[in-house]
Amino acid sequence: MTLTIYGPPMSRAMRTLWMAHELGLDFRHEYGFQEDALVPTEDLVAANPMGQVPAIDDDGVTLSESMAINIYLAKKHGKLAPKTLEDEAQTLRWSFWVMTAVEVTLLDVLLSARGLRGRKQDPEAAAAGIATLQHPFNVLNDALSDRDYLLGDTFSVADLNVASVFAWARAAGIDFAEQPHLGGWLGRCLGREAAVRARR
Ligand SMILES: N[C@@H](CCC(=O)N[C@@H](CS)C(=O)NCC(=O)O)C(=O)O
Repeated sequence: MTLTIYGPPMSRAMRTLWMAHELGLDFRHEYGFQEDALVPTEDLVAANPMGQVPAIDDDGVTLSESMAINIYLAKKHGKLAPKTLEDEAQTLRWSFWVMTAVEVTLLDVLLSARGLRGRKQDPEAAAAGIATLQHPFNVLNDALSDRDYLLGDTFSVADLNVASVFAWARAAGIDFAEQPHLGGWLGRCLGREAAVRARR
């Protein structure tokens, strides 16, 4: 076996585990942190000097950043990968978009809504974050108004990358009543067997 994935399922490593399951890959799974502490193991630091997860060691190719790892794995194994230059550009566009326009605020909403990581539950802060996110939510909803998936008719790494961040919206209890195309698409993506396995 040549692929090692670092990171617990309840972390951004879920994104990489989801991709590995979609591709049917054999892999070794290491949490990457010493027990009960976010102290990275030596192996994780060797794969990612930032000491963060996900990271992979793919037969000596070390890589970090969840979006980049997934695009690498999809292209390497020729599944869920963009087939044209335009689709590749759109995949990068949506991956950068979700990380810059959505991820930070959505994580904040999740932590406030659920009172996680030592925070008190703060419904007002969660509501303020959700209000800020309405613009990107509407942008994604509009993009999905005439198609089932971001690149057209079929699920791809673009969907996986974006939906794996939007999984936090589900966990925060956001129902997307105002964005039905987004809500339907998210249900289709997160309902995939590989996505369910990744979260176990
Ligand atoms: N932009 C990175 C973020 C990675 C990240 O922040 N991972 C968290 C876990 S979800 C982590 O390793 N935290 C421990 C730390 O920062 O020391 C990615 O998408 O892969």
